[in-house]
Amino acid sequence: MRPAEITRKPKETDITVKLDLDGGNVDISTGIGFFDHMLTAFAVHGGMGLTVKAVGDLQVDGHHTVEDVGIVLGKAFKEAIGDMKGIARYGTTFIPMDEALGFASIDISGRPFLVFDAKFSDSRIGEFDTCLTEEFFRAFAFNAGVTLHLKCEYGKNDHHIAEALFKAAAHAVKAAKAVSGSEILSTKGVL
Ligand SMILES: [Mn+2]
Repeated sequence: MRPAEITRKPKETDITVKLDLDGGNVDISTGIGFFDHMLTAFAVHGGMGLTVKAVGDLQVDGHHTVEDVGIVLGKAFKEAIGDMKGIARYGTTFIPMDEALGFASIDISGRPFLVFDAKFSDSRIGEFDTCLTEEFFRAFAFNAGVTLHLKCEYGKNDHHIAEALFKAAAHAVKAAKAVSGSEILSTKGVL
């Protein structure tokens, strides 16, 4: 098992994340229904155990909550991955969700970067602001120390577009975190 648990309590939020890269229970509660749905998909499709308890200032909007969950989840991911010895490092997937096609490619490299290329037609999905999709993945990528590229190739329904991206990210993560050897996959010998 590769577990990590982190609690973070800045002014606007109170967040606890328990992550196990090798599976376990999934129990998500952020106060934003659609975000819970996406994080659940991310964990289940990524083969990860994940508990997220987030209480945020939703009376303002969902921004602090979603971004801070991305930060804490990213930090937990980095801690759980550890020295990156033996992991496959790269993962790339396309995931169709009805009419939408999501693409994700990840390098667990210690080099934080996000490329995000997706357009939504509405500003909200339920209580979730669609623009927070990019904010979440940026916070995750920069705190996890991963290079993450996400693209919606095409799609019409915002729910499907977001879900295709989260599931594509999950399957890319699943492939990249898999243990496939005992050495660090780098010509430099370090990451
Ligand atoms: Mn759905």
